[in-house]
Amino acid sequence: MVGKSSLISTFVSRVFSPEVPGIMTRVQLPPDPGMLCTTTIIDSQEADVALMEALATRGDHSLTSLKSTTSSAPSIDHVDSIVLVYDLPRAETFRRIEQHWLPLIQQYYQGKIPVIIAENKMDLFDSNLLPQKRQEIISLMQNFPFVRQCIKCSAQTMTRVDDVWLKAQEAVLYPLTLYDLEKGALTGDCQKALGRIFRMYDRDGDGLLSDVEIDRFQRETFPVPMFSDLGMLKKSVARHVEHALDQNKFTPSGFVALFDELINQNRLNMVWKALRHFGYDDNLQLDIPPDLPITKRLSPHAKRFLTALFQQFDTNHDGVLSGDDLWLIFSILPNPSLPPWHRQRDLFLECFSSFVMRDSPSNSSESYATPSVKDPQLIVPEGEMAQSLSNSGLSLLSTSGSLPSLDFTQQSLSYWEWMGCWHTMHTISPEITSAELYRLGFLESKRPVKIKDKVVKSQQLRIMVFGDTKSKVTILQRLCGAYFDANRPETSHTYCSLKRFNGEELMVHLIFTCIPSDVSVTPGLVDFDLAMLVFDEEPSSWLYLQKLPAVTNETRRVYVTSSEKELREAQEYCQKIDVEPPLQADALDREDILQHIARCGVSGYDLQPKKLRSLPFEEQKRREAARRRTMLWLGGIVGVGVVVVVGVRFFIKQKDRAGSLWLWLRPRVPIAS
Ligand SMILES: Nc1nc2c(ncn2[C@@H]2O[C@H](COP(=O)(O)OP(=O)(O)OP(=O)(O)O)[C@@H](O)[C@H]2O)c(=O)[nH]1
Ligand SMILES: [Mg+2]
Repeated sequence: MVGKSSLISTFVSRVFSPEVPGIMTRVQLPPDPGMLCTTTIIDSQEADVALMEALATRGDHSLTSLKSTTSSAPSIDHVDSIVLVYDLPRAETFRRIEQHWLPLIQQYYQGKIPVIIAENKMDLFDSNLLPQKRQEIISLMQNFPFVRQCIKCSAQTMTRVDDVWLKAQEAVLYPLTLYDLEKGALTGDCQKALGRIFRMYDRDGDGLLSDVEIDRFQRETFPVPMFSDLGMLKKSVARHVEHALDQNKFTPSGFVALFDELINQNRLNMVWKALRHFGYDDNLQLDIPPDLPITKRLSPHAKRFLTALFQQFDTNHDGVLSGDDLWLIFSILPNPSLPPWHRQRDLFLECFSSFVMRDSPSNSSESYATPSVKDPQLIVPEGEMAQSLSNSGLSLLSTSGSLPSLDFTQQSLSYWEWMGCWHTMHTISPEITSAELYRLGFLESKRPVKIKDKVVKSQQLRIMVFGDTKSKVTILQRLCGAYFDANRPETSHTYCSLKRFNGEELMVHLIFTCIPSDVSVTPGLVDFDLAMLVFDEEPSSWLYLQKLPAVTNETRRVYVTSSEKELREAQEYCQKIDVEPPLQADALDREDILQHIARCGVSGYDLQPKKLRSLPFEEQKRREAARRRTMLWLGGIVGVGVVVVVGVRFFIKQKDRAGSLWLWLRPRVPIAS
């Protein structure tokens, strides 16, 4: 008799009625277009008995003794939020909530259902007792974090009755996964999500959001701009948050502070609006759209995005991403926040080949741990959040706002290695690469890419390595510095630099996929530019190469042998099909081998020294085509000459008939009569 039915009745009928039914019938509220949901309020009596029964049948025997046989149990499943009502003037009703109801709800729903406490009959409550009540409420909310709000109300005077039901609705629509009540800070997942949104709008990739970029974010996210006076906002954020601004632009911490401000104003709904707009669900999990654009090779936009990331996160500008730098880049991913090529992520299990990383001297590529630095992007303003949360009416349990300090070591990556990792991933799976780029905040665009001057041109070369010889793996290990497994297809990468005809440099990413000898690659199964065909002194290893279904006359190839003993058959064959003779890997430097392979595969650029023959009969075909072209030209010239002579002759004839003055042409162009 605390006023449950009265609160519902007053809310619906807008008047307090002293006589209400024991249980109100289900009330379905009209759909609210703003909320995008339909709400049903279910009144109850003895719902605790139903909960105890359900717990007992679930096998929780500690409560079996309390089991009741009531048959009028309300529906306790399919509940999204719970409003618990107590009678403010009657202390025993508060104790019952604290000692009976909340433990029961916690046990049954495991803290997953939000609870609003309606402190009813405020009209009868002695206001002198309010401070004491506040203390009781704070300790109750500390013990039961799933209690979202306690609202003093009165059904009789219609005080804050609407608030009770509105907050019950909001508790469902705007879950508190945003905020860690115990830490008094935005949750890690929320910070990661905001970090990603930040990168999506950092169009110039300078690691800061300018006014134009913030404006664009606002326009695309909210129906009306949330932050109208950016100047004022900057001042306020800079006052409260360290490093919020840089060059008068928002840093990632400053951007997070904007959302803190929204929470401060109790506008959780706007924060959720932004997060949902960018594909986050109630648990802040990012939904990857199934129709992300997939390009055949890394697109120029993707390359530009990755270059900007590199420049932004190479914190000491030494041209190398350290382990900590890498951690920062991937810190916005859900756990484990590791690079996609890290084994722990197991991303390529379903793919034709898997990623094999270069081995670092300390073999630390596997030792990704957690970072030794605090992420400047993710640092939550200490105390700031605490303040805002308490202002927002949410309960506050702790004020520690920083992330834990942790150790992190990993091999470092130069720019070309960093890009090589992405090219390799894209070779293995364009779909996974596209999803991973999306997770990092990249969106494919149709706008043309503006390439800055002095950018070193690069090209990727996908190379399938075939061979029925153990030396295949040894050569690859020498080239890529990675241990390949001879029993399953694996992909790794390296790079080398070539000179272009115009003197400029061309960087070539060589992506090697090692194909075990018992794996058959049918034509078209994998997309590659060059076949590297490895053999040794065993004639069987040469024979094996002759029977590969994926290698046809249209396949560019480079023959590599590990043997010093030349196989005459191989030499003759290469001569016959007009490709470079086999490369003797053991006799050459690593760099020379890479240059040779690159010069066999590069297309679209003139090189100095020039490209090598890798496509059977290409040179021959080219010569024939040139000859055909010359013939065609000659034929054309002769044809045009004949037409001109006939035309002139005809013209003169016509003029003659007309008594033309053009007779001087006659002796030069003899005309048969
Ligand atoms: N003064 C005052 N009386 C109230 C208020 N709300 C409800 N009441 C009275 O409290 C009594 C119980 O109200 P109900 O709405 O029937 O309570 P209930 O929790 O539904 O009770 P049960 O269904 O029997 O569990 C009624 O006499 C109401 O008139 C209020 O805000 N102020
Ligand atoms: Mg009732």
